Amino acid sequence: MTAIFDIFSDNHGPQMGIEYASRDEIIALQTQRAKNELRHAYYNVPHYRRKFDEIGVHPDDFKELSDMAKFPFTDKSTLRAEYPFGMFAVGQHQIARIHASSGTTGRPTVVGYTHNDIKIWSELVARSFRAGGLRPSDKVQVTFGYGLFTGGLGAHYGVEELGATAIPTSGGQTERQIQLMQDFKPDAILGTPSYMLTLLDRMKKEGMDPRETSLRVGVFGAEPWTQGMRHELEEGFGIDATDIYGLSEVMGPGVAQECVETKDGLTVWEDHFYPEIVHPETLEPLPDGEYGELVITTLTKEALPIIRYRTHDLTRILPGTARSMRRLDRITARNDDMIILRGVNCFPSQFEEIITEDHRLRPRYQCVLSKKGRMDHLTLLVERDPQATEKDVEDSTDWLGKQIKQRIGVTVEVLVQDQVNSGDGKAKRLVDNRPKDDH
Ligand code: DLL
Repeated sequence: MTAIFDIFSDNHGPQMGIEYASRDEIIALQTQRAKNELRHAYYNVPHYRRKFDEIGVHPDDFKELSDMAKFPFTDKSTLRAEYPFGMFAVGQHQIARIHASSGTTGRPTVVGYTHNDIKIWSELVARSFRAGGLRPSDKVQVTFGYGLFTGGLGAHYGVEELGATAIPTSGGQTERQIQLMQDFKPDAILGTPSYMLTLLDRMKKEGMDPRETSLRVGVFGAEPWTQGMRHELEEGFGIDATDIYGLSEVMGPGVAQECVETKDGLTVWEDHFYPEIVHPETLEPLPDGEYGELVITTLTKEALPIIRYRTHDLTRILPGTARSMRRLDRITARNDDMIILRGVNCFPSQFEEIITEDHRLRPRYQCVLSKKGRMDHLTLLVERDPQATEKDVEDSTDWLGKQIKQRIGVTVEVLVQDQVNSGDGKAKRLVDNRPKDDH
């Protein structure tokens, strides 16, 4: 295994250079690394060898990046079927750490890292935070959950790699977070955007001015959020807020990051990942600029090489701006979150956009699907602003239902409540309560 990873030796040391490399250089590096990664997967993971052999494709068939389309997809079900360690490409003695995703149903997906994987991951997260406006002199409050979730430890190692000071508060204990924020005076904060809103609301409720904190920047991710939420967090705290993307199967946080100078979508760290957009139904590759499902191939992972992972996240690839590497448009929906209501396709994020227009409501909401007779029924639970009166709630309920009907074309039942989705973890936007074999 060692020999084929020699080319990764440039991962040691600062990586500013590669962020500004030419497209040709990036493509050459991706091609060489993809070749190695395909070979590594084929020769060390029985699943890949079986899959490649089944469709008669071999790593030697990969000559240029467009050849990636010849190789089979991987998805969550593959990792579940190989639970827990069947997809690992190295022996257990080489595994330095294990993480797992919670998984809404069934078995979690388990991911592993060698020491070198952790090193590269830390470097990419540090690179992400630097792009998001963090500096080595910063104190950084890390409110992502620490544990099997990749958010906490992934962010933490990145903060340390950057040379900054990590304050590992993890999630929850909102009062304590606020107290520590006042005592330790962090310059930056990391977490899910929905938890950041919880902190904002709590501070306001306690009569504090969130603009008075020491915070200068925040990097938020792990769940979809909108420009409306960015605006609210930036205005509310008086900070710059940028978006970080990642997924455990591919690495964790730090696959892509928005640059603070442009705030125009997420630069994919293409020296370590090869992104593709495919048509969600035909799975044919789509050209840059077209919306579809994001598929990612890891280029340097040792413990868990992932070939053409179907993320189910919907986005499009855009040309580079602040960096030469290409960008992903903000990810606002997953194709498995799609709700089809009497033939109309819609996504929870479309409701969110309308909710953020009404100051009597908070952008915390949940879509609950159920059956009424033979029909699918959608209830939209939305949180009220603490300042809203009963009359406001009544008016908002009415307004929201009408706006959704008019603009999205579906009828939903709106219920405005005191609290929705206020946990510190990822917000759960869609709950499907329909009988199992009915849909
Ligand atoms: O959420 C890793 C992460 C941690 C990313 C902290 C950013 C910050 P998973 O738990 O495996 O990993 O969930 C991955 O979360 O496929 C997306 O659907 C969603 N997601 C993650 N970041 C974003 C984002 C981590 N910035 C899944 N915007 C992904 C929208 C996001 N969705």
